[in-house]
Amino acid sequence: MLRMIIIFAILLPLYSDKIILTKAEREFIDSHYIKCETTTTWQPFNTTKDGKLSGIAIDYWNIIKKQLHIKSYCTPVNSWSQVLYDIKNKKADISLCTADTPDKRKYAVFTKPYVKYPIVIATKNNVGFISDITLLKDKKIAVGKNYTSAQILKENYPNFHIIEAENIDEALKLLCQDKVYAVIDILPVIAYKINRYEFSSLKISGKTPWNFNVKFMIRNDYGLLVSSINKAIDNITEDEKVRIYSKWIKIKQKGLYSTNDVFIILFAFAIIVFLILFYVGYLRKEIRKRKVLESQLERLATFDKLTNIFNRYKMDLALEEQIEIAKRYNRDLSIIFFDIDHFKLINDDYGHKVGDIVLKELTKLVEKSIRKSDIFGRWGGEEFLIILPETTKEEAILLAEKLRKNIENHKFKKIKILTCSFGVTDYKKDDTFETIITRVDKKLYVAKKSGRNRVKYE
Ligand code: GH3
Ligand code: MG
Ligand code: MG
Repeated sequence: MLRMIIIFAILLPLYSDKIILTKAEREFIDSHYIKCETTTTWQPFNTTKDGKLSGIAIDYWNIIKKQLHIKSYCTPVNSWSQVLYDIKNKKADISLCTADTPDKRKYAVFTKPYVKYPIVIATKNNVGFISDITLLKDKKIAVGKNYTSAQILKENYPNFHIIEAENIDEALKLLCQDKVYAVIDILPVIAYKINRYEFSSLKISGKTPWNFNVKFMIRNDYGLLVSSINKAIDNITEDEKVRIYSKWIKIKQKGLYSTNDVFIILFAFAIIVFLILFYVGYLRKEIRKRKVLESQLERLATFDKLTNIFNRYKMDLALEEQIEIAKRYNRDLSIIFFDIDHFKLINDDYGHKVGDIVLKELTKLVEKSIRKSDIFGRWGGEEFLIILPETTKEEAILLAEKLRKNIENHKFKKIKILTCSFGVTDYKKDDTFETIITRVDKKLYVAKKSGRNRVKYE
């Protein structure tokens, strides 16, 4: 008894794996070459990949053909209406994925469903959730012509505004172009399509109350084929169903971005980088220009245009600063103020241009005789100021005398002889800018009054 149970347990899986056909069913299959017809645009159910038919329905059909040893050839056709016509007229024997509806039952028979999916509503991305299909009653809805979803919709809501496109792709194109408000079809088909680049503006917005039972449709005089296939469907394991499902759902989700998306993202990125670089280049140029302008302005504000030594503005600031240093740190500070003698006559005799040349020549001559730390500038007209930091009055008088002699002895280009009168003073306690300048100016006046070409000091 135990031995019998063991033998039975070993044989049971073999038996359950084997499909037991009736004699009539076996003879029917053996004596017929089954002509199958399918469309190729109802992805992921039927499509072509590398020139070969493929898809969920094709995978199921291949399993069933193998299990039942069916001899068959599958012909792809352009439209679903063509499939229906050929089954009706017995030019084709079987079609792989449809639902049975009363009108088709007039000329076809159906197997049991091999998979079931909900029928869903697709819209543009900006449409909210559609909780009830009756919300679509005043809207245009596109469906594939003669598709099962179309028939179910027409039967249940004959007053809906239904537009039948040649296939699901055409229906979705109408949706993209805003020619319809919604498209209705089976979930995996819609989900598969809207993941493609050209339909990326679409989404699934709601569910209809109906499920789609996917079945084989067979010409109505081939009842023996139906019963055989039903046995094979029962024999398909859950593992196999999961394998087929995940194979096609994987494709549906393949990559976050299509090649087109990647290209567009890279292109946009390149443009942004180019614009940033262009802008940075532009800014750099502007900064360079501004720096040149600023340095030009600074020069204008600091230097005298004719003689290229400090101007009055800069000399004012420098003297204020040096008085402050002398006061705070008790340092020596002296100034020399000098003026060209009878310069008016030079202009009158030789002209203004020669006068300008003389001013420049005199400046060069004085610059040669003073220290780097001395601050030399044009006070105005033919008057000059030299600020001498860390210098006593005695040292300043010596320098003024040296300058006076140098000028007197210098052979100026056109005019040959030129002299200057000098006032000298030093910083005294409680001196301000005004008091020190007034004192030195008075000394210069004294030098002029007492015959010019001399140095006076206090
Ligand atoms: P004094 O010895 O009393 O100083 O006689 P001066 O002729 O030098 O003095 P005055 O103030 O009478 O005349 C100054 C002259 O300096 C008048 C003006 O035309 C000339 N001058 C002032 N600035 C410039 C300049 O930039 N270029 C030229 N060529 N002449 C100038
Ligand atoms: Mg003068
Ligand atoms: Mg003068």
